[in-house]
Amino acid sequence: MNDKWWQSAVVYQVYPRSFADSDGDGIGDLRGIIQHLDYLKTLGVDVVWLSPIYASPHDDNGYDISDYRAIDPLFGTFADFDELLDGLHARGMKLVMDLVVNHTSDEHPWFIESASSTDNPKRDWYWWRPARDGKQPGEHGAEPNNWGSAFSGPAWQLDPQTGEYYLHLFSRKQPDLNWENPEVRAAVYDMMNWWLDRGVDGFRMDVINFISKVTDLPDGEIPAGGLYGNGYPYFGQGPRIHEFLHEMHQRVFTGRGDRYLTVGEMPGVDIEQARRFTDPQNAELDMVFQFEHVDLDHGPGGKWDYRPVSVLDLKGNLSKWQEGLAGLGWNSLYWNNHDQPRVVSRFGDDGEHRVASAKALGTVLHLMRGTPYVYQGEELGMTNVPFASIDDFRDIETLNHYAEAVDIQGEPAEDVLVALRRTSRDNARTPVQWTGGPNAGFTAGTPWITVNPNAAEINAEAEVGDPGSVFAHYRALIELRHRSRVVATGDYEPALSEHPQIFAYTRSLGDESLLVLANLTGDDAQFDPRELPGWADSEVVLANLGTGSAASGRLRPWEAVVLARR
Ligand code: TEU
Repeated sequence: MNDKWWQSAVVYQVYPRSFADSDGDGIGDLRGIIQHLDYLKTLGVDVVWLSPIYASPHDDNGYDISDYRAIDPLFGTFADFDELLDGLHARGMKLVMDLVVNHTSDEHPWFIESASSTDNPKRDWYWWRPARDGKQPGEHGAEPNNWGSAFSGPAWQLDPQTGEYYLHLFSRKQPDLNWENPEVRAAVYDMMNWWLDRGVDGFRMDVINFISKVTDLPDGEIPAGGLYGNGYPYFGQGPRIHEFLHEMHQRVFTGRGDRYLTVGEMPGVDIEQARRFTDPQNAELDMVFQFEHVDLDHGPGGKWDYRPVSVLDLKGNLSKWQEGLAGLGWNSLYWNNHDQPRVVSRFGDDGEHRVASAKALGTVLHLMRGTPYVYQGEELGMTNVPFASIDDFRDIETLNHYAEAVDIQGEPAEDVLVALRRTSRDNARTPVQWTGGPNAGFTAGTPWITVNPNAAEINAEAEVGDPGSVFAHYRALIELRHRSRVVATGDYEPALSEHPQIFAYTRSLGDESLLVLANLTGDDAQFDPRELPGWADSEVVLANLGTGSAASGRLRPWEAVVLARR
């Protein structure tokens, strides 16, 4: 693969609702982002991925779009958008929009028309089916198949007006578009071109591997203790997924040059599939978000059924993906986003070793082969939130799970709350902590969701000037990627693979090599320097505890060291 600009780039994800509020309504907005462009420039990121800002009823915080070509007034105006885009471009940064086209809002005109009658020309823009097995609409078990929604409950909603059901893999206000219909695909491509013509630099594509489905929508297997069938084998990577993504590439990106970035969010994708999606020969996507490492702590019962993750599990999976995509495909590298709990609480230590562990986790991620993504607040070492009660949560996935687990499955509320505090998406959605002052400097009003009480200690104002801060370490990691082709495109080789505490690997390109050593535990870690021949007197490029070497044979708790040699 010839070098691409995004191989040495770092992307920063802004979840606008929680980033910065400029008008005091308690919700982040575009002008709040504009006010922090110099902060992003100081951090050194190259691209901003902006979660949805389109018109939406906000059933799923904007991932339910009712007009793809309108800015939701909650976030501002097109004048604000153009100022943001110009401000990013003026600082040498790019803007990638969030493309949510597996589904729309049920308040989108397309759906309103489609639902109006069974013979409406847009009826086939969505997945409509009659009650199954001759049952009456609304009768128990009449849903067209046994799939469950990702947000609890069945994946089908009865529309009483026409007596038919429509498919929604997510909330009932997020009906799935029928990509089998060429009119749907043409309307999506037309909208994408409209945004590229406005000057945006690409798209993050929401659950884009769900757009092709097995058209007879067969029942899935009901897992032990589950209420619904697993439809994933029939909607994840369906039979036409590569055809659709290649067609999208041809109808939108071909001929526009290589300034763009496309990243496909693909729950459940495996390495072989990711290689095919990101092989430049296939002209589909530049990279994908895979989920294996962030699913490692999901037990048999899914994301709310926690199981501990060992360093061997974590580094083994990351290494597997590095080696699996070597040479041909390309990886996104992430710990956090708006759907995942904060990594320093999840895989690090958000207590005594918070700063060291945040830096160590950032180090092992950013120096792998791939494009790193920084989620807002990750660069500050922001942590999960001690939500007091179910009333503190806002996320539809979280609230629906609580209702189903407590009210339907009879689980003790306090047990469910423990799982929510550990895993809820709301952990990532509390306001960015700008200062130690009121509402962490996020808003002059009442924030839409609780502010983490630790904002007094963890905030940008305290960190930006502090050379020992998590912010300073992330800035150094980003700068290292910018100046080192070894980091951007060098070969990856695991080291100390069997060590139960240390994640180690080398990167090499020509006669240059880097060695990354990180103790991902809260205990001292011993290793045999003879297993790392030739590194004893190498140069220390970065060290989260100030000093370090490969000669000592010892790493302190959460100590991370980056060494270079020629
Ligand atoms: O998330 C897709 C997805 O798989 C989610 O179910 C996510 O993995 C899960 O919430 C983690 O527990 C995308 C968006 O990132 C998410 O915010 C949206 O809610 C979802 O699609 C529907 O658009």
